[in-house]
Amino acid sequence: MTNATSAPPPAAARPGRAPASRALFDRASAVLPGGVNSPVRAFRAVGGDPLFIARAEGARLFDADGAEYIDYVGSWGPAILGHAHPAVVAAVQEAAARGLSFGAPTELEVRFAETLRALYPSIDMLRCVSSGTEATMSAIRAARGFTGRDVLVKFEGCYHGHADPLLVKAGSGLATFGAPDSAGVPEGAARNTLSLPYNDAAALEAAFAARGGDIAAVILEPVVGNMGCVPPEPGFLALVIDLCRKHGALSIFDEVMTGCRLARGGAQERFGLRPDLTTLGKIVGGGMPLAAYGGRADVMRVVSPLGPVYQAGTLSGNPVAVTAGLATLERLTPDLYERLERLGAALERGLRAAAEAASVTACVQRVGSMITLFFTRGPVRSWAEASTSDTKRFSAFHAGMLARGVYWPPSQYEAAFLSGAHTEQDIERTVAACREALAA
Ligand code: HOZ
Repeated sequence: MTNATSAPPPAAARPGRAPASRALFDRASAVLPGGVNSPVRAFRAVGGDPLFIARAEGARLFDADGAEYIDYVGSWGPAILGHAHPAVVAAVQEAAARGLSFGAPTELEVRFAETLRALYPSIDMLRCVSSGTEATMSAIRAARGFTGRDVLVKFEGCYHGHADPLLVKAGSGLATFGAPDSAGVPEGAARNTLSLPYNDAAALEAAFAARGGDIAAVILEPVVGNMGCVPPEPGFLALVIDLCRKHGALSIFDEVMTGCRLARGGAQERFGLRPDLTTLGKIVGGGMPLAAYGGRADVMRVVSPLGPVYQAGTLSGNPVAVTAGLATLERLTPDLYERLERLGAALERGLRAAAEAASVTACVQRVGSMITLFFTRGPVRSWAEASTSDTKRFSAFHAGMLARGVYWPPSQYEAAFLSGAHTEQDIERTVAACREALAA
């Protein structure tokens, strides 16, 4: 595992103390909406300007002003080995020298699919795409094509990318900005989307009782990361799978975030479940634009060119991206997950103790290497409960952590991620920063 440096991070940028980032943000704002290519990065949910990152190594980010941070964003999930793992970088460099994109099949894609099939017993066949959004959008199309039904059930606070039918009561950036739905989505596109409270077994049973024959699929994050870290209540995931089976609908586990993070085989391995379809992204691409959807062979056979459900992409299965993915998947050892569990438990204890010491109303929720400090009493089981968080307090916490050299996700409603490159010392420093930030 790489560990970029053991030296303590220098004092980090405070407002007005990151001139290079500030200048870049001014330039960016003239040419990119909000100065960014993805909304959460703009720091609007926490105030202040975003830091522009010059490079990253291990568990460290270095901004354009040369300040160093312990990173808990991890590129929003992919960096499970830490940033710029030397073996992954070397593999990518070699692959790039052989050609960047062919638009034709490669052996690499076959190895990639075989590797994922071995890790995910629920997946017989899969299709590579370039982003999590494409993966969920395509899985839903396959589910609708297979069942011949239109209705999609999702859960409030779960975010499954930015395809039209999914921007209904979604989490992540939409939650932060208080916009439950996006403009520009035709009414018809979301008409068949039914959004229910997460972890609400009764609501799900009622939906199936009322419309079971119309439901094509139920999609969910098996552990939610996009309203902060929210675990499923015992039995909830199994109920989703059971009800789908009973009513001829398909269960879709969106494991873009949890896949290969909560275990090599994702949340489904951790909870011992087999959904009909699974979406993967982030870690499986090793930091490159690569994602996949897959599942039961009879369902996947509806996908073109075998079946009538069309879906395609010039960069799907891109050889350089697949190489990064394979080099990462090869390094997901049992030791890594033990380490993540140990570090996660230490961080959880430390954050909880810091909140208690500062008499701050807060709760810490964690599953493996996904963790959130919610500024509400908790437990947080649903979007209704997550949204009671004191986001002003979160903003102050975020600024305090940044000022102390810790790069925490810039939103109350995004999970923080640990990597194998974090050290016990990093955790101690992070907890110390948290204690000071909360006291201040
Ligand atoms: N929606 C992503 C996290 N849940 C944010 C991706 C990004 O800004 O890079």
